[in-house]
Amino acid sequence: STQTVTLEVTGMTCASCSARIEKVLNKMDGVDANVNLAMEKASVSYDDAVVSVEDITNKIEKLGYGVRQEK
Ligand code: 9UX
Repeated sequence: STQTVTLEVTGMTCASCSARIEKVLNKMDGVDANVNLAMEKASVSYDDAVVSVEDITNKIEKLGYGVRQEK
C-alpha cells in the first residue's frame, strides 16, 4: 500500500541540491518525492510492497546529504 513519510534532509545549500535529490528519488520504483530546500524536508510517498524508507534514506545519504526520519 502507499505510505507517506517526512524526512529531514540536511546539507542542501542550493536549489540544485533539492532538485537532484528529487530527481533521484522519483526515479525509484514506487516513489513520489517532493523536496523542500528551505524547510530541509522531503515529503515522500512510496509503495511499501516495492521499497522501504531505508532504501530511500540510503539513496539520499549516497548523494552526500544527511537524512533522518521525522518523528
Ligand atoms: Mo548547489 Mo548542492 O551548487 O550539492 S547543487 S550546493
